[in-house]
Amino acid sequence: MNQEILEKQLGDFPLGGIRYFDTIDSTNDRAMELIQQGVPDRYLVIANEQRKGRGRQGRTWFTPPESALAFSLIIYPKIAFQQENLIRMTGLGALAVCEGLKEAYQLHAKIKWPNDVLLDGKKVSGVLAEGHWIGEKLLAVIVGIGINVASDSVPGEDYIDFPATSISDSLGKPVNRMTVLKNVLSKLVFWEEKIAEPEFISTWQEYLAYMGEKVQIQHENETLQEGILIGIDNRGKLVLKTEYGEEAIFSVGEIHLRPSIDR
Ligand code: BT5
Repeated sequence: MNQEILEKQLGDFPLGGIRYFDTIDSTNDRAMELIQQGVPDRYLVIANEQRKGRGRQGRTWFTPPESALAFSLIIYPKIAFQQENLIRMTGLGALAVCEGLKEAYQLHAKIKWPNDVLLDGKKVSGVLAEGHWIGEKLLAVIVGIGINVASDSVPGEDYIDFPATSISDSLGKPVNRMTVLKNVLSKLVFWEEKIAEPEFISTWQEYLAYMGEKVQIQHENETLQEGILIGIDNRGKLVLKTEYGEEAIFSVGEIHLRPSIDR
């Protein structure tokens, strides 16, 4: 993968531009700088390796060279966006990965709400959507996506807090990064245009992991809440049914979703 190959392979995609890096700290960080320089809508920042790939809340994302995809798509929202709508952009990234993997390899990936994509119940991809705000106004969104393509991209046990896998581990054969990239990008572009429509939410929900199963939500203060996962609401918030038959709704924050041990 290099700048020239990417420009050739992605020539038919409606992108505002492409910037490739052999090695970089974080594609999301670079995307933020490029927004300040005024790059156009749907500008793609992509790297072969990240030295300081970021997850949410200061966590790290492992991206060794040659074996993973790490990219950020800059999107200038076409509809009025507020802070709570950012969750849709996380859903957009996760949905694009699931549908891209289905299209390319007939794989059945699932979304562990809000931002993890699972294959065979293990994490294969993570999404980090970040907004660039000027006061109350959202100028741009960066949809950062990391995908484990080859086995070498899967971090060691001591690095992770949830089991991880790669596309090629799941398929049992080598996988081409460009094929994955093209399929995911085409779904990103497709769904970004429909992001405000109910169909976006319903399709996102179709890919939710643990639907109808007992799950645990761990709050920032370590308290646990259990319930049956019944879906997402029209804002993209997670909905559980508690043991008292009530609905409990969760926003993105410092919460962790886990399957219950006795499900
Ligand atoms: C995420 O955060 O899953 C979001 C990851 C987003 C990465 C992309 S790559 C392109 C763009 N540029 C960036 O700098 N970031 C984005 P979170 O849910 O907080 O999960 C982070 C946790 O996942 C870590 O604490 C590890 O436990 C685990 N982890 C790290 N690297 C992993 C990997 N390659 N595969 C599976 N799990 C990983």
